[in-house]
Amino acid sequence: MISFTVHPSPQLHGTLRVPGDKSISHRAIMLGAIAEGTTQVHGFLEGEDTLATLAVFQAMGVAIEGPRQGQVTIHGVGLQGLKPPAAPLYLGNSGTSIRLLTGLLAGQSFAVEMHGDASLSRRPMRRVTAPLAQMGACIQTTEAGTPPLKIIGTQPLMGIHYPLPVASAQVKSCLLLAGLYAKGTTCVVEPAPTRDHTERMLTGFGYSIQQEGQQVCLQGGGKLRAMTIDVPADLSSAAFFIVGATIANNSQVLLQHVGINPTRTGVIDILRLMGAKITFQNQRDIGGEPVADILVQSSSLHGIEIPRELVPLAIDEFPILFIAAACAKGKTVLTGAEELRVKESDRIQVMADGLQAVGIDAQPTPDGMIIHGGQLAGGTVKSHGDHRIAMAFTMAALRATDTIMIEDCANVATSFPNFVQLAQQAGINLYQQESKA
Ligand code: SPQ
Repeated sequence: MISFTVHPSPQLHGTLRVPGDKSISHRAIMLGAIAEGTTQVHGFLEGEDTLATLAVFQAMGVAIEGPRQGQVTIHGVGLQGLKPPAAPLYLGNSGTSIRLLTGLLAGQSFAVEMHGDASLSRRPMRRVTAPLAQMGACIQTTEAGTPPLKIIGTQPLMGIHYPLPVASAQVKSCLLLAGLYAKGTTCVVEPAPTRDHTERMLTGFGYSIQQEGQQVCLQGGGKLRAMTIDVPADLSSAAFFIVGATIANNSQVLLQHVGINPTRTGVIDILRLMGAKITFQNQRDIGGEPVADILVQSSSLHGIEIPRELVPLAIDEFPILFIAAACAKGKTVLTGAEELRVKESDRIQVMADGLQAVGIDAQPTPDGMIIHGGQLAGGTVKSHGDHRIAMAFTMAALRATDTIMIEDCANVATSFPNFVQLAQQAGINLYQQESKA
């Protein structure tokens, strides 16, 4: 068991580079593995989630060197070159791994089983297994529709036209990966834009996709050609320091080389609507993904009604946005975010409980939260093993009057392995304790 003790910390400062983007790192391994030729990845996230993805492709016969300081070399085996693994595949805490792999593996000629930790074993999988069944896949889940998953991958897949019932990049990506193996055309229609890293990377690997409005289509049976991928720093990890510098007094932080793909920047738009001073510097395009250095200065925030169209574009940043709302003047209202209830934890309930434990008036609703800004006190917060909850409450120390204890923080290593060191370096009085569970 790892817990964090965070003492009140007056300021945040420095020039920081947070680790590589988790979503892009997963996709780099998956597409590199089924491409023809050798793919080089720079800036790969060496976190537990992406290492789980890397390990399962090694288990399916793909030679992968690294990671060594973010460098990975993948010797692609082509679309048909994966081998049956000797044992069930373990995906730890990673929803992205299991959902994207379900699509990719549904089209193989071998059977495979996938499982994960206690949190992953509670996450809904019917959102991917139902459309894959329409494509002809045969996949078993538990009665509750959760992992372990058994894919009996013996029959050829057929392309489908699928309107997504929820805005989910994981479901969209899962179906596009299955579509690579399907006869004919696979089309996915999104109810609202979600992160488009899969589409951008498929294009980079030379695979033709057709995009029109909210619809993306591809034809099965093509080829991916190896490429070099430069993974930008993860905006979802940078978000903790962006909010930290915003809520702290006399603070300024420069975050280097951060991905600012417009399908991910909802957090910036929401913070700017609340009054945050955030500027993008040195904007550039790196291998098909927009990147910038992000300058953040202390700001006084005010509460807002968060526009619903920004919700899918900021879906992973609500834990830290709730901390921003707790430090803002007035009321912040979030609606249309019921997806938060099925992440690594129920992020609505767990954040509301944590905010109340440190003296904030936070009322959970079925699809969001109502937060009245106020004075953060000290207290004990349970993260429920959710990395983003643990990191969000760490930043609360920049405005708290007393010490905050955060329990169950080991999973910070899934997405941000050097978080403790970077937070300490930037000015947070953070101590990590390890005890026997
Ligand atoms: O991988 P996992 O566990 O699902 O991770 C999370 C996170 O907070 O890191 C969600 F809990 O990110 C998802 C994100 O919420 C990563 C992702 C992707 O890479 O495609 C898409 C989002 O999920 P969804 O279900 O909205 O598509």
